[in-house]
Amino acid sequence: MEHYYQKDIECASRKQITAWQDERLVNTVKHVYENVPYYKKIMDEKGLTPADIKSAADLKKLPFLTKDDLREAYPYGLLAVPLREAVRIQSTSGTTGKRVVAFYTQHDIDLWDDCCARAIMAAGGTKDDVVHVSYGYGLFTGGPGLNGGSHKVGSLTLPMSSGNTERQIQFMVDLESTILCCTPSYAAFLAETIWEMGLQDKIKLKAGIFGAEAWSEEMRQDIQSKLNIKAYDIYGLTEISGPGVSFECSAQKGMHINEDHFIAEIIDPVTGEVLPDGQKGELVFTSITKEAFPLLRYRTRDICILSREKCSCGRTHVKMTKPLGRSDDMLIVKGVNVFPSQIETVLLNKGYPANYQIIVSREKNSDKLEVQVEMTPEMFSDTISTVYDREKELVDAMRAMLGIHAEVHLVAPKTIVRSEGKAVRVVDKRHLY
Ligand code: DLL
Repeated sequence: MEHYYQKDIECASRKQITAWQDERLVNTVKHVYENVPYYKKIMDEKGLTPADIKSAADLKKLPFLTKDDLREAYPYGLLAVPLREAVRIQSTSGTTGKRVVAFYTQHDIDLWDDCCARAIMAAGGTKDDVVHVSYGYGLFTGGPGLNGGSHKVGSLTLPMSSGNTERQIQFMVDLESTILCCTPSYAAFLAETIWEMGLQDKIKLKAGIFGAEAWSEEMRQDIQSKLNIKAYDIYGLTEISGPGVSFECSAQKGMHINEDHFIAEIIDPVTGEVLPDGQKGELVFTSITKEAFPLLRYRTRDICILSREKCSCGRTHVKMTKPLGRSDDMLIVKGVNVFPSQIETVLLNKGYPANYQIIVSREKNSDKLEVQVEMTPEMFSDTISTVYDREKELVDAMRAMLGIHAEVHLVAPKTIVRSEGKAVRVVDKRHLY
């Protein structure tokens, strides 16, 4: 087979998609009720049995699941198969202590690879392509996901992982990479470096598949013109498998959600009410084909709009907009999930008052995280060299907590402007949404 394109699935009729969703949801609910005490408990509490869920229309009877529930269940609380059936874990970035861990059987990995293969195909990928994967490998889902998808397509796969930019470019030139997969900020950095090295004419790229963080239309135009490629968005989250939950097609206008694997809902983030297509709200996913880690009504906290308008590519699966914001305060900095509460924990543990401000900016297409922290009057009366040591101590503690570097600046007491309402903890100068 020359191409990997599941046309009968990706272009199925609405009736067919609904039939799949109904049947698979019923099976998934039965599976988790019987195998995960947590689900049995929350359904019993609502007086529900699997027999009450007869189709996707009954989904709204089920309670939502949140990231906190997943943390609470760490590590094995939501595993729905015997340990011997699970073959892999992946984990979300940037949290310490109770992390979110997702499990996969071989079947789950196979379906995840399918989803990523669809994304690569939608970007024009075939067996003849050289797919350069510069997402991180390891616990992060980016590298393993696109790697698996590329194998499915049958493309030659370069498992580059992130970093070592000159080596990346060297391989790109020598191996004649045609499709680049990485975060949009790394793509922009690679493009800039390629121009600085004067190698732009030696690059054979034709497409890029960029996701895991917010990026603007201007950034797309910039990357497309610098690399002379078409740049496609890809979306996903660890909890629901990883990249490939949805992806852009040739229309480059919204991302098709793989509806044969995931049921998408949009809810009002405050009331939890399900909103009709076309309205902006929080995206909620139910996975309906997973064995090891199926989630029912998982709140992503990503704010989006769903659209079922006919797409020029012929795919019939519902489209979502790029995330237009978050319904919680999570920041994504250099591809790593950062919660202000983690920074606050570090400060309080080290004896600082909770007067701080987090400033995120983008310099040369790379995110910069800065934390301004007020000292107590006692700390302030110490000498300058102590300030340096204190800053260094906080930088180390933040790296241990977040997994990335944060610049720390200690400031005099009462310097940070007090707010009369909610404290302005985060100033995001990137204007991504
Ligand atoms: O970022 C999975 C992924 C890897 C997606 C590679 C695409 C490419 P997490 O680290 O769990 O998983 O972070 C998930 O990242 O809830 C969104 O807020 C954000 N996100 C993911 N894709 C996009 C995108 C991966 N295309 C969280 N645009 C999600 C904007 C995105 N935000």
